Amino acid sequence: AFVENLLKHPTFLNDTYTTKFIDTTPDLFTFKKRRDRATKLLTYVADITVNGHPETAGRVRPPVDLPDPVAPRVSDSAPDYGTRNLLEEKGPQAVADWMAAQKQVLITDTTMRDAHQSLLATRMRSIDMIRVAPAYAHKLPQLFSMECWGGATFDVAYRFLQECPWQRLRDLRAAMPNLMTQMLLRGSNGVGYTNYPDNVVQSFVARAAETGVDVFRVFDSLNWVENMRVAMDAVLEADKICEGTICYTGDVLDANRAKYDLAYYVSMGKALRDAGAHVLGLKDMAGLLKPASARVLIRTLKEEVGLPIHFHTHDTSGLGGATILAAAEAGVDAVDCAMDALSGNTSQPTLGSIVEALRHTDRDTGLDMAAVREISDYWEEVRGHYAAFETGQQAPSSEVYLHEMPGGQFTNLKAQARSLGLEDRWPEVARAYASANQMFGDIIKVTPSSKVVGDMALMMVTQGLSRADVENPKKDVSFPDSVIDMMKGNLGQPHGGWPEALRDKVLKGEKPLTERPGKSLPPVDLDETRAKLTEELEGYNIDEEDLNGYLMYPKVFLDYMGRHRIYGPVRSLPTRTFFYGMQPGDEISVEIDPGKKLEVRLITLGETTDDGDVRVFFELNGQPRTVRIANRK
Ligand code: BTN
Ligand code: 3PY
Ligand code: ZN
Repeated sequence: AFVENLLKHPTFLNDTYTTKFIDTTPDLFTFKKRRDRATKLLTYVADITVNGHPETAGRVRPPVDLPDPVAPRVSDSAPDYGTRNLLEEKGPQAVADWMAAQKQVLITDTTMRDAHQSLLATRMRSIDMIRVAPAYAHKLPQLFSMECWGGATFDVAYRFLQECPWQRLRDLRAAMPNLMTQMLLRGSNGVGYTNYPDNVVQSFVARAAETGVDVFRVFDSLNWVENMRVAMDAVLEADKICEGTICYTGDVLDANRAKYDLAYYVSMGKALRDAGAHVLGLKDMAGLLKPASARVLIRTLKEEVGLPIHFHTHDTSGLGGATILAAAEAGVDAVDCAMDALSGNTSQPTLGSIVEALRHTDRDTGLDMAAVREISDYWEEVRGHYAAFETGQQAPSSEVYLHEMPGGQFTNLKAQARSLGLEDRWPEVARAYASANQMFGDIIKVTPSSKVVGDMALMMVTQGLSRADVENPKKDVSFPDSVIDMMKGNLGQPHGGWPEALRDKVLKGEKPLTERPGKSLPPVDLDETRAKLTEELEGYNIDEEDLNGYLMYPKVFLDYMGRHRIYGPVRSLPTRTFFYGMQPGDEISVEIDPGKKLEVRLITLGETTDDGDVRVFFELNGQPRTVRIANRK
């Protein structure tokens, strides 16, 4: 159904759906025997069937009778006018003006980005998103935007899902021509974990805008506006919506956390406005903003800064919905929610419940609840297929006010702690995280600064170090690399500067950078990089997307290309097949191009031969096909 819906889509007919690797360069890599895409896919399915997927080994499996998700059907007609149409017709400032002028609370759906980043280790595959995209376009045209790109999704796509993130964006853009797409951009850190040269950030933003991002939520992991300008300017240059974003921490009503008081946020809001932001993002990445504080903060920011406000939170504490309602009363313009089936806990508050709560009030969202339920039912089926990536978190937790971990980091750090054998000592990790933060001077904690605090906390717990030990000038401590890098100034400068004694101890006399890192990073020669990459990939024609993927993550990109050579367009496999392979008798239908379908049936597996291979017997479009796979089990 997904492809049928997509195929009927007007934008879709023009250009955008491509399986570009194979299509643009059939001899992607030189093979002795060139294998076709179908053979590559069968090789992948056979390999996973015989050896399992490394990422799902030993994890919970989805129930065998869980059906393949079926997206709501949509009509053939063009979807109703939405924010994207306004952006295309009148430009970003007109969208911001409209936002501020109209009454309803506007909603961004985060299901395709933050929700699965926060609940399912970012593992959601494009096919599960693209299938439902037309339903969003047709049934929820009043949405402000669809957050569907950036943050951790970029490298996870290449690294773990064996997919091109750009292709995901292009396909989603085509399937939702009336809705604005939105991405999360980590300022000078791009979609990575460290500052990049200015021209890399500029090139990345330009390409993302070209491929299909409409709203750029730009933040800095230390709230350093100076370090956001290059990215913000690039967004403005591309004529897209620049959402200059404040990351929220502490509690504006707590006199003991005066470092981050109302005046701090107002002054940052004004700096972002003066830097050209169309919209002010308020990013509560850990879910710390309480209802009473939201009332004060949002009213004050509205009055003092004057930009429309887009509020983002996480429901880790269980209070996210209450805070959104308080924000709505205080005049917030747009808020982020996740579709019910992927909401709550470390994800965003529940979209349907917020829509219901605001109904029959003067801030009614105008969204159709029947559509919300229908789409959420689809997501529930999708979520079932990712059982292997569920974190097992059962309940909301007020502990978040102690550790202040971002929703996207929480489950991640828990998994890291488990792998270090610290599972039972989680409360200690949480306390160490809080004290590492204090030791660093009470900093903003969001990717990548949150990762540095997490690294420090894990080290303190594994080595039994207290804050006093770490700070003791007489005690030798070997700090994690990420801590050294941060103290060197490579992520930028925090509000109030770094604590000098600790910094001196970490740097052992080395002089730190106090300017913006991008100022001293030499620009990358893009043409030369493209040429070298083309050579390395044996003539494969590198396009702008590939180049920008490589610039963010050179090794991840090259590994991805190497696997692509072997396995082909695995993005088109159903999620169950991708993670678990097939059982004898199973039959799947795989659309590798619009209109080009493979019907694959697994007949049986042979015995393992003396040389350690298993023969896997398929039927491909009715014809027998056999694949030999090394049994590595
Ligand atoms: C990764 O973890 O590197 C991405 C997952 C894909 C790895 C492929 S899946 C088929 C084959 N079997 C393995 O054990 N690895 C590769
Ligand atoms: C990211 O940068 O990926 C985040 O989600 C930060 O909250
Ligand atoms: Zn978030």
